[in-house]
Amino acid sequence: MSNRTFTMIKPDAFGNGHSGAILDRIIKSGFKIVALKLTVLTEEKAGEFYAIHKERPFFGELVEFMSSGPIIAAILEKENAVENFRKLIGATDPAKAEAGTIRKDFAEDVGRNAVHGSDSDANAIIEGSFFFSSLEQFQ
Ligand code: IDP
Ligand code: MG
Repeated sequence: MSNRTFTMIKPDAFGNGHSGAILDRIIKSGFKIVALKLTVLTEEKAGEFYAIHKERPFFGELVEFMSSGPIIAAILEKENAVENFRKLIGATDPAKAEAGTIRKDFAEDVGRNAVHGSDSDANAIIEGSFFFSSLEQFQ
């Protein structure tokens, strides 16, 4: 079991001014930030990050959305980080997310859903390395 996961605050939440509140909730939930940056994805980079979804009907919409404005990328540390962070953010569709989850409180809809959270330890490492060099990751 790994103790790190990767997250992004997506362009909807950033644009709606929720970045500070979301980071505050993440920290107060016991996650330590070990890498952090604000950046903008090109369509090419967004397509690369979400390549696993390229056959899904929403892929084009996802790439367009994720490159539509700034995102905040971060690597987070807590015991059982991947699973605990997925619990904190809630279901992909905010309409189905539990009360008190980040997506329930800040997401707009199933596409514009405020935050990303890695789905496995292996993907957490791949996704974190997509944005951060080893020098940029607090040890
Ligand atoms: P996850 O982010 O909860 O892991 P995934 O199934 O991995 O959900 O989908 C990746 C992202 O693709 C979602 O977070 C969301 O932004 C977008 N997405 C997923 N399903 C749909 C959909 O039905 N319509 C539009 N966008 C979607
Ligand atoms: Mg996913």
